[in-house]
Amino acid sequence: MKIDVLTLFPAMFAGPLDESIIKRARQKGLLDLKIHDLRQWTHDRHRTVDDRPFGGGPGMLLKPEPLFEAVESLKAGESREGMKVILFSPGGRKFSQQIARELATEKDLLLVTGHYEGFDERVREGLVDDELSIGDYVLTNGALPAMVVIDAVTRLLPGVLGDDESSHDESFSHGLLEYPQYTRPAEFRGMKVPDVLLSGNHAEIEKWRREQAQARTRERRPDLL
Ligand code: 4F9
Repeated sequence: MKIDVLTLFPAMFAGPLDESIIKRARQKGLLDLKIHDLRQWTHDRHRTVDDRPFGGGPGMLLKPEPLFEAVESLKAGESREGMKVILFSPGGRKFSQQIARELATEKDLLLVTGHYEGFDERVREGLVDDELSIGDYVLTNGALPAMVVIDAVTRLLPGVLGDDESSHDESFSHGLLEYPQYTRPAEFRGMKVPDVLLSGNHAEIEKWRREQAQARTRERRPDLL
């Protein structure tokens, strides 16, 4: 899968995507990730990317010209007709495991991240295929949401997770939260691992886990039931 990112803050992407599973996916060639500085597509001395809103009001908006030029030049690079352009903003549709699964079937994504106040509406009209929010809060810019989506999508790509790390049996995949899990020691500072898990009775263990997952979901996330 190819993912390009257009951002005002390319340095933000340095750490998180160079560790662990994402790093390995990139080394294996399963994810081809490129970060682009939007200011590359400005032409004035100050490398201006934003301007004041017509009609007044607070804040600055991302201008359409650098974004259109950037997307057009990235699309022209190779045969990238199927490239899907995604914008991040608190007003987008809510990102979810289901959307991650859908995006993981795409070949070519372009993630566009602005800063806090927003975009000229013509960017949505003329450039963008989808607009995503990672939750109901405001961030300083869309870089973290883009990294969240890259992480959630990459781990679903075929070959990224080993059999041991397989993504099937986890929270949100089967619609319930995870059941409690324990490793050694069987007793730690007076806290004991539930007897059933040490029993070797696999049917009982399955039943206990199912009940725990249901109780936990009812208590913490009744909206999932
Ligand atoms: C984007 C917040 C997606 C949540 C972008 C400020 C954002 C955001 N989900 N906040 N810029």
